[in-house]
This record gives sequence, structure tokens and C-alpha cells, in this order.
Amino acid sequence: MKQETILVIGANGQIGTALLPHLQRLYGWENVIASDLRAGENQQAIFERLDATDATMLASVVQRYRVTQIYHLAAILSAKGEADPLWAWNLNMQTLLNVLEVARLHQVNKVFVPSSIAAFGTQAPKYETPQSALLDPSTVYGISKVAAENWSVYYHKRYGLDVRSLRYPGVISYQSMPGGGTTDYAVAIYHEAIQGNRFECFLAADTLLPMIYMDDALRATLELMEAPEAAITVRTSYNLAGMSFTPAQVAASIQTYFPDFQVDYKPDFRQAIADSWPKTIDDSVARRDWGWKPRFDLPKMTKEMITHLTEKVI
Ligand code: NAD
Ligand code: AKB
Repeated sequence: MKQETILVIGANGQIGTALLPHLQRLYGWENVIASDLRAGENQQAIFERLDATDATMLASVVQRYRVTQIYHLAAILSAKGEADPLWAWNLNMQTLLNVLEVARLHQVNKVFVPSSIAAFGTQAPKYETPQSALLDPSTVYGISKVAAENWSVYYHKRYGLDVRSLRYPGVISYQSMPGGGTTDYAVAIYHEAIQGNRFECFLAADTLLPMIYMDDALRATLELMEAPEAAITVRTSYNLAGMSFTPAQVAASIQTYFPDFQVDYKPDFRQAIADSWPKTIDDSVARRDWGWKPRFDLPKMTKEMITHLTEKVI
């Protein structure tokens, strides 16, 4: 077993909830510290209540457990951030800077700071968006992700801090609900379908967006974190692709299991956000540098989502 002590910040969110058991298997249950603003239901981990905007509290946890790696997952996502832009900016930036500083000052070996497809805006090519496309985000969330990418490069160059990052597409999971993003519909749609309900979609039927199944997102995260330092050529954030689909396509995929499933389309303010994002992603640099390859397409993901969510309901 690997000798590391891992701190996960924002551990009770959509990604943290699914990531924790993988880290516990890799590093040992007693070497993974989950932290969040409050404990999760049925928390199966060593837990520290931690507000990551509080640098003193964060430093005390890092010192007490002699943390060697940090997964910084706390953030306000795209849709929620638009309700209160300055609050979202302050939270996303303050937590990031606290994490980078504590890592620098307390000999943390590696830090994971996720970025997002939200870093791209209308100037980037919509299809096969390249790694190096112009970043002109339309949301405060996207602006904070671009800033975080640049701060990560700065800490790597100036202090040699090993910060790694992925530009996640919309992450689809059965383990936990998403926390206020534009791609959240693609999780909610499965929940409504298995309960036999109609689904009201806040994006138009033909809105194509990049998505990834949680299994692939977690495998990418762990593969990136395990890759030899010399292989990492991108210190902003790696483009990452899983699949791309529209609401109509995911609905049709669900209808192969529930033929009566119906969707009403009522686009709201999130449509403009989605329209500013890429439709498909070129992740060839991640493939080249650390061997990334997704395993889930839409039919395979739908089968897994329906199987797992049905088990939860029974
Ligand atoms: P989430 O909203 O589900 O979870 C975030 C967690 O952070 C929550 O449990 C929240 O309580 C916690 N948190 C908020 N403020 C905090 C603070 N001050 N101190 C400590 N904890 C705090 O988010 P997620 O979907 O799990 O996303 C994790 C990371 O991945 C974020 O950086 C997000 O931008 C990024 N990302 C997610 C997706 C996705 O589709 N889920 C896509 C792209 C990027
Ligand atoms: C959101 O929709 O805000 C997130 C993301 C793609 O970053 N899921």
C-alpha cells in the first residue's frame, strides 16, 4: 500500500463522495481524511469539519495529519455561481489560494485542483476543442477556473509545487447528486426516469455537451495523480473527454429501458451557459502524456446508471 496521507476538501460533494472509497482502497482507510463544511450522511471516513476559506483551520488539519496530498474539490459550480457571482468568486479563489499556500508551506507533495469545460467560452472552437484553445469563459465559475489554472502554473514554476488538473466535462454519477451546475440535468433525468416520472429539462433538446461517467472521471483523476512527474507537460489543466450527447439523445437512451419515459423542454438561464461551452473535446494531449482512454459511451453509461439507481430504490 502507498505511504501517503490524503486530504480531500469538499469530500461530500458529487465527486468527493465517489472518490473517497477509491482513495481508501489505494492508500488505506486510515490515511484518507475527508473534510467538508459539514459531515455527510453515513460518512464512512475519518472526517474533519473544515471551511477551506479559513487558512488557519486548513493549516491545522494539514499539520495534525501530516498530509502529503490534497484533492481540492470545494467550489461553487456554474449555475449556482451566477446567483451570487462575488460570493462564488471569493469562495473559489480563497479556498484555492489557501490550498496552494498550505501545500507550499507544509511540504505537501501533490495537489489536485480540478478545472472544467467552463474554462472555455465562445471564442474556442466548438467541436474537438483543442487543449490550447483561447479561454474566454462566460460565467464567474469559468473565470475562477481559468484563474485557478494560471495560479497552478505559477505555484509549479515559482515553488516547484506539483499541482495537477483535469478540465472535467459534466460528470454523471449514481452515487451522489450534482451541486448546482449546467450539466446537472443529465443526472436528474435518470432519477426521474427510474421513478416513473416525466422530466422537465432546463436545456433545449439539441444542446450537445461534453460529459463523462463517474467511473471514467475517477480513473482519469487517479491515473493523472499516479503519472510520473516527467510525463506531465500541462500545468494549466488537461482537456478530458468521455462522450458528448444532447438531452434528446440521453432521453432516447433511457427509453430503451423505459419506453414511456417523456421529457418536456423548458430552457432557462442555463441554456446560455451551455451554448457558450464546447460540444466535443480534443483530449489527445492527455492520451499522449499519461495514456488516457475513456471506457464509457452513452449506452454503457445508461445501463450502469439504471442498474445502480434501481438497486438504490429497491
Ligand atoms: P459539489 O458542489 O458537488 O461539491 C462541492 C463540495 O464542496 C460540497 O460538498 C460543499 O459542501 C463543499 N464546500 C463548499 N464550500 C466549501 C468550503 N468553504 N470549505 C470546504 N468545503 C466546501 O462539486 P463537485 O461536482 O463534487 O465538484 C468538485 C470539483 O470538480 C469542483 O472544483 C468542480 O468545479 C469540479 N468539476 C465538477 C464537475 C461536475 O460535473 N461535477 C465538472 C467539472 C468540474
Ligand atoms: C457545471 O455544469 O457547472 C459543472 C461543470 C461542467 O463544470 N458540471
